[in-house]
Amino acid sequence: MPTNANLYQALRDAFPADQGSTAIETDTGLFYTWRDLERGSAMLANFLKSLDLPEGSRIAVQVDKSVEALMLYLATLRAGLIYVPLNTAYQSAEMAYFIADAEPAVVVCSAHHFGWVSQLAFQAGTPWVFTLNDDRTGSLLNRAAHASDQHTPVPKQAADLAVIIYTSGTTGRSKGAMLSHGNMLSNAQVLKSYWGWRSPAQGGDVLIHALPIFHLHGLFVAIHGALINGSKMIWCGKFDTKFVIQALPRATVFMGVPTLYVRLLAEPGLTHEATSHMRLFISGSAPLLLDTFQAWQSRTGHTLLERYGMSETVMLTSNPYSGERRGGTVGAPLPGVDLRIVGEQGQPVPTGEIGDIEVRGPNVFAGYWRLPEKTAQEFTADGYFKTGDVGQQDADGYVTIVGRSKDLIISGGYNVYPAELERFINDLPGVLESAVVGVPHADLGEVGLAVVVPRADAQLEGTHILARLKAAVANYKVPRHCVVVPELPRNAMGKVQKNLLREQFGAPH
Ligand code: MLC
Ligand code: AMP
Repeated sequence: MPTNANLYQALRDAFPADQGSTAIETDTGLFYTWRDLERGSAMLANFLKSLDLPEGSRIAVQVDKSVEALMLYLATLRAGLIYVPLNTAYQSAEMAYFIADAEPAVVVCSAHHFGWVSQLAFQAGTPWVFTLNDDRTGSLLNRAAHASDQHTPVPKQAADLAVIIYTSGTTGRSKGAMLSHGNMLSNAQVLKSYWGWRSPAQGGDVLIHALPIFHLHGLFVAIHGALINGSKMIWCGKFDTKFVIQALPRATVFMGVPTLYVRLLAEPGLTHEATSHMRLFISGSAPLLLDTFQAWQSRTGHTLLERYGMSETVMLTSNPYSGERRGGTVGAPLPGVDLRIVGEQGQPVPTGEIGDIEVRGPNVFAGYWRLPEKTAQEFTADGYFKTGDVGQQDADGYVTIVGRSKDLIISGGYNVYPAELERFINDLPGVLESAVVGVPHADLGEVGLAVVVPRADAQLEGTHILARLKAAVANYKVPRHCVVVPELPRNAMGKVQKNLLREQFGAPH
């Protein structure tokens, strides 16, 4: 009989023999065993099955972080359905877009958003809307309480779709990156040995899970990493520096975006002694400043391991676990990942020269949801995906990311697409045109700055523009500053010169 490539099956196979031991300990004092994860996700999978959804149905989820939300993700995998995670900061226009695009059969939201989310979903033709709160309440759990706790994962091929994760990719509107069971499993298996995870028989690892679970970093890299190694998690509903510091002596692995490391460094409790039980600190999702890398080394004695990935590809490169971890680089391509740096005509550039990063491998996604033409544009004829990141690779294979060809701001590890905000600002009364650029920020790495040109005779106030944005889009996307100028600098082709705006207004904020 062919083996079942359902990702849940592989995760489940790695659970420790002692099913009654603790899999997750939360910051609210709850303890979940491995058996709880298995049975809870089985009940949710059986409940989803009872809805008789067509094959390939999408389950869109916008809920606060909880272990039950993790169980819902596992249940969706085991039921063979497609999980669509959505940032809790999205407001109604954003949610309307995702629901219209993904056409989910089920939407799960928190009870305090049920009014507007269910209205949007029912209008868009979604038959089922359930609630799930971070305190183990909500209609989803009430309904699943009656389901059996025995469930066999639905047989899947490696290429079968498991998740659609929204990203703006290189430009324009959000697109759903389609990740298969095989994309995620192959990556989790590579990282299992690359990062030296210790099996329960070797004493096991303990991961402090402090990231949100609606993006790749917290949902896949961290959770798959812990589960496929049978490693316990210390679970933080929300990142809290004090909680993390007091949890360090009971943990061995931590993963974070650079902002998390910057904030931990501001805590006097971060010392050699506090981190002496830790094995590994991993950073990714945004550029890690050399200052942070060095400060971490001198404060804790640990060398941060920086890695690089994206929603379309899961993890691509990593500094080594045992070899030299070089600050400012994202390490070498992971085993199985083909990575090349190319020039403007797509030709490989000599070692050490700067160019566009292209990648190929079992981890690279199948394409964008319902966008075959866009997908085709983002791949080369020989099957490499164009990442939109610009970098160089030295003779030892270490990759350094030096910039992005895609117009993107990364703020505290969240991606913000200037094009989306510019479209919104340009539609406001009195606005002729606008440009949004990223400027340095000590805590978040980068924050947005909006530069707006009024129509003739119109009077504009930056604060009013920001207030309008705040009422319409997720909070983390709202630029921190807005300046009004008579015109935008353009080059001979008529393209706005964002580099000049960054130079003019980009003093650290
Ligand atoms: C919160 N705010 C942000 C923000 N996070 N603004 C800009 N950028 C962010 N990232 C807003 C809040 O809405 C609030 O607005 C104000 O900033 C102050 O909030 P805070 O209390 O300081 O923020 P906090 O809740 O502590 O969140 C900060 C954070 C969080 C860094 C902990 O942003 C976070 O968890 N980031 C991780 C993101 C992540 O997981 N990325 C991985 C993507 S996957 P107001 O107006 O209410 O005051 C990926 C691929 C890969 O990139 O390679 O991994
Ligand atoms: P996302 O689309 O949210 O998955 O974000 C992926 C993008 O984050 C990548 O294309 C990079 O631009 C950026 N990124 C991820 N990891 C790193 C890193 N270690 N250093 C710099 N940029 C990174």
